[in-house]
Amino acid sequence: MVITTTTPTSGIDHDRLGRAAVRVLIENWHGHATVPSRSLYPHQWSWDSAFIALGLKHFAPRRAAAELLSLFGAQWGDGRIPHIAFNPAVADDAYFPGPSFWRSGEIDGHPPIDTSGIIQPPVHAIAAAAVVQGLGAEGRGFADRVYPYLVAQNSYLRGRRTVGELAAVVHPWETGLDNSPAWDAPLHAVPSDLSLFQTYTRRDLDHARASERPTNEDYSRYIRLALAYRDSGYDDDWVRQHGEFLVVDPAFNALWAWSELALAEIAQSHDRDSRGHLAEAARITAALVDHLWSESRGLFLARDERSDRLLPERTVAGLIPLILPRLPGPIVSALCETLAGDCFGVGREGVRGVPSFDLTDPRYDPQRYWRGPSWLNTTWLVASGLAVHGKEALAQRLRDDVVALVANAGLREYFNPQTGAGHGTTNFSWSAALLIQVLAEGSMDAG
Ligand code: 2M8
Repeated sequence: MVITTTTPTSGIDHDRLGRAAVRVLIENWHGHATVPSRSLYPHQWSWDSAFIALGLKHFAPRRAAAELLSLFGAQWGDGRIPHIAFNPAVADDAYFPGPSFWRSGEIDGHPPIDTSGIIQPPVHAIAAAAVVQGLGAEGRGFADRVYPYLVAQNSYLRGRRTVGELAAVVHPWETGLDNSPAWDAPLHAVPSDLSLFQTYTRRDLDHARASERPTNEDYSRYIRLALAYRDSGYDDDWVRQHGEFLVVDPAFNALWAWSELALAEIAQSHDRDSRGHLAEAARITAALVDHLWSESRGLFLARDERSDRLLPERTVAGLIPLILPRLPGPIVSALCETLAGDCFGVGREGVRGVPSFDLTDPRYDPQRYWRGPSWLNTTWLVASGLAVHGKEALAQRLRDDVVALVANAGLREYFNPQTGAGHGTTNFSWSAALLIQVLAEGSMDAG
């Protein structure tokens, strides 16, 4: 196992932490995939599985491959990879909205199992490229198997989801940063309807504190948006024209571009032409800069297509384009300044990880999901971006923060950036997986 490091988080037993993380991933494995959490999220989630595969790759590369293949088995005929692949052995009402809400089986080209109908950020090619490497001699066969799924996933984004040059999301859950304050304005333009709770019951509040989860008003808007998309037959022409929520998110698009770079790597690993992927990555990167960069705010902003404006909130999503190697130098410098400045405080005494939202905004809430806490996936993405641009000291500081947060509070879902307290669910899979990834990166640097 590659989890011993000499990173300067002195006094912390990295081996013990690494073993605890492995244990969580083993306990959360349910036969063909890993649940994010046995209580709050009892099915397979799309981008969670990609992060989980990154961790599994270090001690069980074949299981990492199985994790991704299991998700790809839930891909729809149009290429979309749904945000949840439901485990048929789990009761319909264990999670809301469950299979009977989404009704994926009524759609042409549906996969053999029940799924949701929305998507999540496309991080799967990045995970797949890492697993190809982790598998060694078996990597080539795995690359051959996963390449068509990943190409279809990105063709779906390009063909069915673009608005202008970038991909749009049609529900806050598609961003993965579901409750982000950036979605307040576009989401609040959607009518809330508490009477929906006469028909539907939230299950998240059985497992997590209400003060750490979205409000009922916002949850009713989530339900309304999902119902409308479902009732259109998950029709992307309809939703781009009439859907009440249509947002172009910088993190989603940056991850799409990065996934094209990962596809180029996978293509090269089995002697395919990678030029189309490289050109697509360059195209998306240029479009991000043209349409979502804000010089005055010092980071990338999301764009609300319905109100036709950039959303001013500074969130971690606006920093994630750092992972793109062809980002212009002045933009990289400005992002690093924003990262280390008052809004995110990265690298400062008293701040751990990358806060998901601007520390100086009155809506910053260090305990409520995606409205301030540091999460390990977004912190790892920003650390990876810093490393891409040679900012190794700050990248290592973020890796150390990941280790310190877990040492202090355990493998929680998210963390208060200022006190380090853990929040959300416990034994959370991507926290475990990314801890393993970060420990391995630390040992690679040390070695
Ligand atoms: C959270 O989202 C789900 C809905 O997809 C929920 O709140 O019930 C988000 O943090 C999302 O990014 C994550 O993939 C999911 C499972 O960990 O939980």
